[in-house]
Amino acid sequence: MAKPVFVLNGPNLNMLGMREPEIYGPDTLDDVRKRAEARGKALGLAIDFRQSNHEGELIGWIQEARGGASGIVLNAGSLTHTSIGILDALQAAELPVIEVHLSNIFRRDSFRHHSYVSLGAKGVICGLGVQGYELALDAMAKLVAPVP
Ligand code: DHK
Repeated sequence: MAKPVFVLNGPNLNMLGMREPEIYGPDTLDDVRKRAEARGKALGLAIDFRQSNHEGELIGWIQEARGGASGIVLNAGSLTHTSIGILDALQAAELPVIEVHLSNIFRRDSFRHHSYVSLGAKGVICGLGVQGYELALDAMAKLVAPVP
């Protein structure tokens, strides 16, 4: 059985749909999950979609991914800009990681321009809303495809 791709979401992403829709869009996290699962199905990838407001829980899931997942798509929310612990876990996971942000973090406050997650990521997609998750899964499918 192929291992799933973990799609992990950090703090406040459970508030999507209600939270600053002019920045994050009108879709709820459940909408994001459904779209990620549909794209995963089309690509032949199993998706394990999770959200937590807690740094330690996210770190635990990234540790679980080592051995339990084929890759990680991560929107770490605000922890993107603060968490060396998440970066350390990503580097220890030894898996392809794609960082996603709904908003274009480079058009926003300067404190959002730096990402610890990027230091542990193969690639970054930001500013394309929910579509960013689908694009990340497209890229992930190629990264985890068995070498013929
Ligand atoms: C989500 C958040 O919660 C912010 O803290 C980040 C990111 C941006 C997003 O655009 O998805 O700065």
